[in-house]
Amino acid sequence: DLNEQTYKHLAPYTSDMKTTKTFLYATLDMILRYIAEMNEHDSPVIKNGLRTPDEYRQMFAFKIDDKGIDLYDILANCERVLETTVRSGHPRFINQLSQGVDMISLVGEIITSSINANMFTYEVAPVFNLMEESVLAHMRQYCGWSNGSASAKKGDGVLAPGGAVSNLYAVLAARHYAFPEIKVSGIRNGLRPAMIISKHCHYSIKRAAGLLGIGTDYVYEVEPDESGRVSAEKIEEKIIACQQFKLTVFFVGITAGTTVLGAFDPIEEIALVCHKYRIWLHVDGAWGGSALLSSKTKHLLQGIDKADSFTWNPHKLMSVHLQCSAILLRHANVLMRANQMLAPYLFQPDKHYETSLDTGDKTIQCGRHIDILKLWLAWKARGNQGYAEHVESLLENANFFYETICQRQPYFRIVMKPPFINVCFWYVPPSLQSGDATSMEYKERLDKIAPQIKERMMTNGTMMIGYQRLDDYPNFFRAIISNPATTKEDIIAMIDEIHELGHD
Ligand code: ABU
Repeated sequence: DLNEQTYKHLAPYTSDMKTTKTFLYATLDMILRYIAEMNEHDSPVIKNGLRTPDEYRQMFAFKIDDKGIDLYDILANCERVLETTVRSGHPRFINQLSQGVDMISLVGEIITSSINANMFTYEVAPVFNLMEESVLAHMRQYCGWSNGSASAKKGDGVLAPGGAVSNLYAVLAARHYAFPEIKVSGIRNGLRPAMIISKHCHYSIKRAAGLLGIGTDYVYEVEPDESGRVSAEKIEEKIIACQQFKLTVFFVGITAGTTVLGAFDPIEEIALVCHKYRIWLHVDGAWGGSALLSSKTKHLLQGIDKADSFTWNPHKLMSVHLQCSAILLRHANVLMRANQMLAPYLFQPDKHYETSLDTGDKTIQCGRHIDILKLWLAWKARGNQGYAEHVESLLENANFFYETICQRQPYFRIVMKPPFINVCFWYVPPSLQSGDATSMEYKERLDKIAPQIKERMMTNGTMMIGYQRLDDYPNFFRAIISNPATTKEDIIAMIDEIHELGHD
């Protein structure tokens, strides 16, 4: 039906909805086939494996031509995208912190896209701005910063496009809190701002120092202990050292669930130090913030009520679709004061409604995507109880992964007992079963194993898991299961697969 039909046969170019309906139903049908196939546990994560860039260039006519293509070809291109894509919703995709395809989130995204509105003002997105206000207050209640009522105006927050931007907001808010003059005058008159972070903090925090004129050289890193946690004592030592160099530390950044090891810094103790020196404490819980959802794991964030800002990404552990990241603040109005520009064409002060609901002026964006509907729907569907169970069942899978790896020694060796959902391990092939594991030569050989297995895995397309070096550790695998579709059978199949691919 769609041969020879073009975009001109669709709404809004025609009022006849026939072709529009055929086109959208065909798209939905294609998506349903994709979802069904992706959820077949033994199907590949990448059909026919990862291709070279040139192969993809040949498969797709990326170039835009003078003449447009018809609707049949549009759908054929969509089909090819779904055929070749890395299926990050597949139960054996454990490569990234964000995984899965959640049906409720998907509906939220479809509706959001169908409306195609902009979050920047209440007049354009009234319900979405109120929805965001309410859900962010609910999230702050988990931090002990709010009674959950949006109207109580305790604290603040905004949804951002990813954890890195949420962390940028935190540094910006802290900078403005300590040095409001920098917004207008820049760093002048002998100001010497500095930041202290854990060495295992997400790289985006250091980058924010570069972006905001602090300078990455003025971000001082504290070495974590063997479990990946920084101590309050070491933070305090660094503050004192900075003071001796006449630097003003305005920001301490720690993590709830580090990217690789999943370690939780001791918030309560570090908060006491920050209060003593009147320094803004930011907790990056992009990954581990969702531990607050369960009474069995919330102790990992003990002391979060004393932090000043908190990054929490529902698009990671809560399975909400990308992108959905919150920056939450214990303080009201700092974001607005730090970012407000009062663009006269958009944020008119004489509007007939409460203009604080024009959230655009407290952000670093102008146009802002609506990320709230999918989060609100996902949370409404599960309720707080459902999300507690979600976190607990992911943790159970992580424990199962860990226990299975422990039983597979000597071919699998654990990096450390997982503090959370991250399971970090080496695969040790037969050729490395003997030799001095502490020698440099052994470590160099072990360092090459994970990339080699990953290459074979990607070529086959059977599963996906990430690897990295960390400090002095040679390359090791990091298994993350944040997809509720992943079963214990998948875990065993993936461990078997790594063993199979790890042959010498
Ligand atoms: N910190 C962004 C996500 C990292 C990851 O998925 O591995």
